[in-house]
Amino acid sequence: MISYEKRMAWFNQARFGMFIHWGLYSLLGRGEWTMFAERIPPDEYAKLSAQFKPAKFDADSWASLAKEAGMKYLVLTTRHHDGFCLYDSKVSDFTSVKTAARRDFVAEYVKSCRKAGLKVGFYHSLLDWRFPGYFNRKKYPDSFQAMVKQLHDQVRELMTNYGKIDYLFYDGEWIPNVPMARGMEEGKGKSPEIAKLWRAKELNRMVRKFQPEIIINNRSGLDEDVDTPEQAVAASKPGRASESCMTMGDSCGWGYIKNNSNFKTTTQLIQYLVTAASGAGNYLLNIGPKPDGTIREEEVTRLKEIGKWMKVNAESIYSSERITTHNSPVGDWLGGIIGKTTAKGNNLYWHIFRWPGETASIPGIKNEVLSATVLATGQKVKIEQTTDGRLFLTGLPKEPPDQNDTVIKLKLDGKPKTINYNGIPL
Ligand code: FHN
Repeated sequence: MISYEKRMAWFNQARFGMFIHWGLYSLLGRGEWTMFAERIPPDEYAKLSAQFKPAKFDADSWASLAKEAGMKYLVLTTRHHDGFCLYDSKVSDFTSVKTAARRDFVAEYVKSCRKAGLKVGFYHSLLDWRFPGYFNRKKYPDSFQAMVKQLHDQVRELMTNYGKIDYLFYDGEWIPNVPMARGMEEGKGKSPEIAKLWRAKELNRMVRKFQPEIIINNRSGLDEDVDTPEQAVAASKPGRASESCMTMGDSCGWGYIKNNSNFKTTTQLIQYLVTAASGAGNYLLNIGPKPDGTIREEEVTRLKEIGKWMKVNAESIYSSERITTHNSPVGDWLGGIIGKTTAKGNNLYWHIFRWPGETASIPGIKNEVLSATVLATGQKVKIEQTTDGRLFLTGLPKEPPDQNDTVIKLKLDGKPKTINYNGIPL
């Protein structure tokens, strides 16, 4: 079997992906939890499939927008908790092929990702609200088992009918009245009882048999390959991959919410991406396409603006590495109050979010700094270092070259080494 390091190589290089929540719920415009939150009976909800004929769906446009933003992979909901499949499942009639749309959107999505040179990720929900056994497995044991069988059968379909799949993002592993280990902030996946009830070991063995290089996240009750903190950015743990997923708008909805007033700014989104990369983790940024398959203006604008920033600064994000001291990524601290740092090889990238003016100071670098360059302009910056590890950059422009995040590339005399001041860690 291919080693963990080899399997994770592309993922740790990528650092940035697009999450896509799209399905029948997009028609309602109130997010992907509407069926549950408004207690819509499954039969009534299923009628939406007669209206779901997204004439403007164009997977190429999704893939090219992701590529323009600097994203290296996509993760699409093949089936969310409502049970509706965006692909040709032979074990369900509730699919986009057998209802009004008459299309296998997953097949079109896979083709477009590959054409754009992007990695293919599938999101698949373990739970399915249509099964009474999900809500009360003691009262409806057969229904619960039928839901588990559907999961195994559908994951097998997805792993065998669409060519090489790069990433499997499970979700919805939690079961009423069963203790859960996964906290949203950490994405801790291990929960033996949950794994047993979903037969997760058997499921993932089958996945890896058909897709030996695939990456599996930590949401089947087993840790598998990737921690997945949600709506918060957390650093990866030593030796383990991590991916922080986040909505652009309100955290209550990943699917299309018609009137979503709280969109994060481009500046915030870039700084979340940097924070993830500073902790050697990935950032999976979500879009919720409209029912017709188009992407709303607020999301397009932000992704294009992020792409403009990435055009100049991507080297400070892709393949970022851990800088660790006392078990925490110094990148979180080394940037001081005014920003954060990411690292790669002998380079430290100082991301300055809050521009200090003509002089900037950063403590804690043990290395000799050989050069300092503003990535946005190419300006070489004057360096002064003190014997106790303080670095001063002078002759900077009065105003920030990039309001979102101006990156200064520091070439060091070796891999970044840091100083603990009088035993007080950074
Ligand atoms: O319930 C889902 C939610 O709808 C969304 O898919 C997120 C994305 O990771 N996951 C679950 C909430 O934790």
